[in-house]
Amino acid sequence: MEISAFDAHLLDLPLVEPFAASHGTTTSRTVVAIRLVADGSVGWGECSALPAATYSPESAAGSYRLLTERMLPELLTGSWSAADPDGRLAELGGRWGQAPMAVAAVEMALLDAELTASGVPLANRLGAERARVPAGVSLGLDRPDAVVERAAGLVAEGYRRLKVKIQPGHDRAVLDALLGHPTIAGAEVQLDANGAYGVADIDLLVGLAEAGASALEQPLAPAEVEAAARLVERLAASPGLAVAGRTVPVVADEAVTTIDDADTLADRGALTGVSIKPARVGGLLAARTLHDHCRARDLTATAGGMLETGLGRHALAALAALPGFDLTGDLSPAARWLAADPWPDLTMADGSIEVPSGPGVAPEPDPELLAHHTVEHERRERR
Ligand code: OSB
Ligand code: MG
Repeated sequence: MEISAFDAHLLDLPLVEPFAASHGTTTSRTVVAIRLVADGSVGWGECSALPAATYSPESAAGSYRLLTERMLPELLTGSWSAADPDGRLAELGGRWGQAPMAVAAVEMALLDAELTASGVPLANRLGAERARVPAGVSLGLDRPDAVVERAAGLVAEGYRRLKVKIQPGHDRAVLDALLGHPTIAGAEVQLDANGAYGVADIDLLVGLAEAGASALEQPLAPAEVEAAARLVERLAASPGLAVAGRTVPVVADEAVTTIDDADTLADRGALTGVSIKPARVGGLLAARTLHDHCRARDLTATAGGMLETGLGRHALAALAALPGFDLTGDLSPAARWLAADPWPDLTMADGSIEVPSGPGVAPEPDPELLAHHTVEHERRERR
């Protein structure tokens, strides 16, 4: 495809409430969206980098600069395709390997333009096998009673899987309060520490699994490979879990950005699962490849979210419909955290999310909402 024009939007979207994790608190969702006009068809892509470089080295404003100054002008030359027959997108991704979220935005926009032109839904393009996926919802750090109140409301709404943020000092009491609550007790409670624990915390982490947590996401800092291997070993040997017939996966999030990372950690016994986020791994097609790889290696896979807009959430739901996602992922509507969103949202009903079946990645954004929440905009046309 020849790209005749691009638009880049730096958006600032209000949150329903602040979202706190061990790496930092998000108070409004600054996020980048790009629009490409490709052979007369339009494609949108989201760069899901967070407002600040807390979770990863990329930030929304930094990605906006990188996209507008470097990547997008390059798209106005020659021809591009997400199918990448001549390797240009792969070359761009390699060159900007430290900026996978910006690369993922470019790929999503190219995919959207191609799929929209041919009338194919993203889910079909990725090889999805399900029309609905179980919903899952994330809860930020807060006082145990506040987390429990929010969680009870979500379970009453139909969510059967909660992913709760923890950090040292905010862990066992939160889990016990959740699992002891009559409404919540039947739900799956996964814990996500964003790497906040160290080698001295292994007993505590094993205790969380034995107490009923259904997964431990990035419990240890990414560099703590030995400690992660020790944790995996301890969980496998836990008599309590064996008696209950439960396995509690140790799911890598921040620690894995490539298939090589997943392999290295799996070879060292330092993970048993991977949270697959298209933004973190450089795009939807890389996410599918990592999914296939996890499946072949018998690793647990879960589809991970980045507090995306409805656009990114549509993409995530299509990805989550692949058959290897055996652990319920971050599949909730963006309205859980966004008080305003230019894109149509996913909807949760009876604890599940319908996989989008329209052509492309997602429907077009509402132009008025888009304009209203755009804080910076750049448009350029091919010369
Ligand atoms: O660690 O999984 C994470 C959001 C932004 C960055 C990192 C993470 C998260 C979440 C929210 O946990 C998951 C979601 O989008 O539903
Ligand atoms: Mg995580």
